[in-house]
Amino acid sequence: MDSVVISGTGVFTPEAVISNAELVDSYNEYARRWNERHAAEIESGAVEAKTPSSEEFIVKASGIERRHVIDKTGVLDPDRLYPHLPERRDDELSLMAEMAVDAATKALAEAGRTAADIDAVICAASNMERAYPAMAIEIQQALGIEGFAFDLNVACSSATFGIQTAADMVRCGSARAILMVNPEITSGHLEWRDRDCHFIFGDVCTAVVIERGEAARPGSFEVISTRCRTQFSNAIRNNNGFLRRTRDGHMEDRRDMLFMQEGRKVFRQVVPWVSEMMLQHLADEDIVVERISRLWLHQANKGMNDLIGQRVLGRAPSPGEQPNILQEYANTSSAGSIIAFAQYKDDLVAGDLGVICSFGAGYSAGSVIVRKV
Ligand code: CO8
Repeated sequence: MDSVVISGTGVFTPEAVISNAELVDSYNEYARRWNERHAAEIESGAVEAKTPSSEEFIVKASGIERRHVIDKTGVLDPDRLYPHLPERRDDELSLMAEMAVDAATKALAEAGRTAADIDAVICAASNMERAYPAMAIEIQQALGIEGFAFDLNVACSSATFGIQTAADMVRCGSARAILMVNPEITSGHLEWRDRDCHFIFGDVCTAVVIERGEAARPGSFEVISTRCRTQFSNAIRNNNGFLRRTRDGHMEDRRDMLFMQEGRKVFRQVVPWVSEMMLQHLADEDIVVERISRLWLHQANKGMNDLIGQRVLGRAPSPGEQPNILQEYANTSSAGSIIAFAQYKDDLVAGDLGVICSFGAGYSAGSVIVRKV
């Protein structure tokens, strides 16, 4: 079987940054105004007063310190608390495609490839900007790539599922090289007016080039083995969808039309599920954990990553072994483990092994064992 490698990575990071302090200030002002407007109902016991958010809680519960977003003004406006992303004409490049072109251009440059070398584009993300045509086809056209393109959505695991899909297709000969992009505008489907989750997400786009090993640049990462796993759960859910207008009451400002989760349950259930999957994956490939130099984990929660790292390695991982980027980016859904990989891979030497692992809604989890060439 031909070897397949990840030969390039790219990250598009929006310029605007929201610190926890700014986020909490805006939320608390929103809560104060809301409580003022609903004073009579709160007094009568008909509704509960909104309680303030706190920076200390956010850092302690998640490890997140700030997040990048496409639009800061709308998110921080206490009378709005969601981004303002102006509509674009149908003949203009859409926002997700614009982010993807930036990240893809960087990934192609790192791989030493041009559009002419790529045969397919996969846009793998938690949400697509529209139902159709596929985002991937617009990105393909914007980059001048021939061949084919399609979208793929497995929430936070979209990128690792995308890597498995691309690696399998390159191995089978469906394409010489594939560009896989993960534009995540999580700010559009986060309820910034919900204290329990308003701090969780940030916007970003990542991209990787996956191609045949024999033609790739030195310093690429061979994809030794991939594993994907899913198990249905309602603990992370968003009920928005194309049947919305057919259902009475669904056009209203309903909470379940945005990201919802039972965070504590997710934490409790996903940590053992993912740790066991990673250990089984390594065992099936006859790789002892002592040979693993790096874990690039999904970036949702620092405590979760610490526990998974500990269970997989059998001891507390050192910061360099399991780099976190969530303090800077927050949870960027499918892009998180790829940002960590892109930023913390160059110091490894030929022969070093690592695992890229994502997990999230579905439940879904993807594990990719790589070796530096
Ligand atoms: N400030 C102060 N206090 C707060 C705040 C706040 N902002 N929020 C909650 N509290 C309070 C709660 O009310 C609660 O109070 P009490 O004890 O009096 O009831 C207390 O703090 C503890 O609350 P929690 O139990 O909720 O806190 P946790 O310690 O569980 O931390 C986390 C919450 C950080 C959410 C944590 O549970 C977590 O990270 N869990 C894992 C979640 C996860 O990994 N989810 C994956 C989702 S991502 C994904 O799959 C992609 C989906 C698609 C993308 C969507 C984009 C928008």
